[in-house]
Amino acid sequence: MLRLLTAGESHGKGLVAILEGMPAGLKIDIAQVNRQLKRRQAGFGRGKRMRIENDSADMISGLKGKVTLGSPLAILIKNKDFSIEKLKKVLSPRPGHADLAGLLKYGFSDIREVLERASARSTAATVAAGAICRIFLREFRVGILSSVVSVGGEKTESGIKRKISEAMRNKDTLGGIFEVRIKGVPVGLGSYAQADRRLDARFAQALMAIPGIKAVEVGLGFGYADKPGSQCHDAIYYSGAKGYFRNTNNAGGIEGGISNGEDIVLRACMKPISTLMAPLDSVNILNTKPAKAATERSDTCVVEAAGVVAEAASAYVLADAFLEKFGSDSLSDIRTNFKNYLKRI
Ligand code: EPS
Repeated sequence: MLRLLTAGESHGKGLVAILEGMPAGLKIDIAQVNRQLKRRQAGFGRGKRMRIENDSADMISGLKGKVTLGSPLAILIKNKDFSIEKLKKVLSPRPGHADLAGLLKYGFSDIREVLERASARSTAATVAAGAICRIFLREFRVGILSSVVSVGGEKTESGIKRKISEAMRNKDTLGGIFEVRIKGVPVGLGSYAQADRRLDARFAQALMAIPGIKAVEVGLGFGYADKPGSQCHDAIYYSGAKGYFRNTNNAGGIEGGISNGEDIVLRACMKPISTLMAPLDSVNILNTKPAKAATERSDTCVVEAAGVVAEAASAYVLADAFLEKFGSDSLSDIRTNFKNYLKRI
């Protein structure tokens, strides 16, 4: 139903997102898109680039006035730092980054040519497109939020800040775990009928595609491994007022690849940023002699920002599944289909 392509280098002229498949008739408040872009730039542990950029979205197609036409939406986010032609060569790959594998794969002689697109700067485009999906989902009272679960093993806000400050002083970096929670999801999105229709598989793909993510869980996730079925499946109840309901949500809102009406709960683990100011061992690609890995301006910790990106990626997945179920051309047709469906169930 929905398709999303992004383009842009970290220090190129800007980033572009093309989102195709949004229905006609949706009012877009650009301030809401810009608010999401601001949230992505925030968080304790961000680097100096975030003080340079003031990401804002320019909608260059797909709207008349503020309302969608059903045609592709193209969004432009200009870079203030567009120094790509002047930046120095990068010659020793950073362990953990795409540097070495990308260099060998594409046959480059400068790692710069890999990292410009591999950079997580591209996630600004994801967030802008996701913000449009959120505006659509909001029409149906679906809300998405993320929170940081832990950073470097710390769980409290003060502990996390202390740990990040310590990492900064030690020229080190930190990863962590964040959670995405989606409220107001109707039962019946996604399907068990085919692998690529399964909603949990689609979320896992979308979250795993965010730079730095190494693991994704749905609901209890790895916690299922330690429990018998009698203690982890969510018993089913019915009341006239609520309809079918559960008292627990270990399934994280998805059973058999289909949303079951409970909150969707996703968790992901992000590895520490791979640009270390006290660099690890590496190899100079010109002479293959030992060298320290390249250093350049970067962040210390971006777990909070990754949560914002994951909200956007999840909004895209959910909007896609929603349009699949309720139609995709006109917002008012979708509203009618949604209302009739709720009446039936
Ligand atoms: C980022 C912009 C980048 C980095 C970071 C994310 O800007 P610069 O490289 O100019 O400092 O701050 O990207 C990475 C560290 C990475 O390895 O991908 C952004 O806009 O989020």
